[in-house]
Amino acid sequence: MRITVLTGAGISAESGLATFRASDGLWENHRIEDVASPDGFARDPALVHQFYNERRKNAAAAVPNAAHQALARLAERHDLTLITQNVDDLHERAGSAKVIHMHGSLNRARCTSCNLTWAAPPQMSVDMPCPACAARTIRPDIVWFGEMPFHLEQIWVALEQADLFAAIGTSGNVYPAAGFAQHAARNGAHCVELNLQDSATSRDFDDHIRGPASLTVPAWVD
Ligand code: BV8
Repeated sequence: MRITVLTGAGISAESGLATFRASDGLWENHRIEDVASPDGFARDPALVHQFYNERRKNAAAAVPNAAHQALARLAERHDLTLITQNVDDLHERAGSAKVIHMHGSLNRARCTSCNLTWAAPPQMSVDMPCPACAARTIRPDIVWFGEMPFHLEQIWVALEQADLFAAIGTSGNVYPAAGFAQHAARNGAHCVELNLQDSATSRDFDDHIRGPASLTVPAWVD
């Protein structure tokens, strides 16, 4: 069976990482548009680097939970495409070998002058030169609001080929990810939503499994 899974911030909540929704659109006391948008970065790059340095530190200190580990097991039994909106690396650290980071990764940096991407250092700053062109124009390799998500072609194909689509720990507020269930369903997939509560797109799913991911995902996988 071909399974496509989309995860959101909720799968990392029990690992102690803040979700977008729980903080009413505030992340670590910052307004989202000030820290997760190109305008915000142009306005105050030092603030945005500080915000991501803090999240990079928190993510490095976090431990994958039973939900991340269960998805790593799922890939051993089925043809699984794992897509995440998350920028942490908890799926990889739980043993998932192939993870599609559609919103980028805290552990990657990008130079806006020469487009080099490389493994981000734990702390980034505006005066840090690009290792290739030495320009002081580096940013987190993360997809901000208003920017094109990564790997969409591969994602659309995985949604069209899926027999089963599952969304885990996502509020269905952020597009195009919020439209994935509809796209999969239109192509014949059975859709299941695993979440603590209803999301903005619960109506797009056939089944709803309610509860904390660290309990519901292992039960669903095993
Ligand atoms: C784009 C990186 C063009 C940054 C992020 C259509 C309509 C309206 C708006 C738009 C639209 N199309 C585009 C837009 C604009 C915008 C958008 O969607 N805005 C929203 C706010 C209205 N989208 C974009 O700009 C995207 N780009 O669209 O380009 C395009 C158009 C079409 C097709 C192709 C291209 C780019 C969006 C990417 C933004 N970057 N992340 C960073 O992380 O710092 S998004 C950011 O929000 C994070 O990735 C995070 O994952 C996400 C929040 O969503 P969730 O993951 O769902 O997290 P959230 O906190 O919201 O919810 C947590 C859920 O978990 C909850 O449901 C909760 O109940 C549950 N939960 C909590 N604890 C648990 C749990 N569940 C289980 N167990 C638990 N223990």
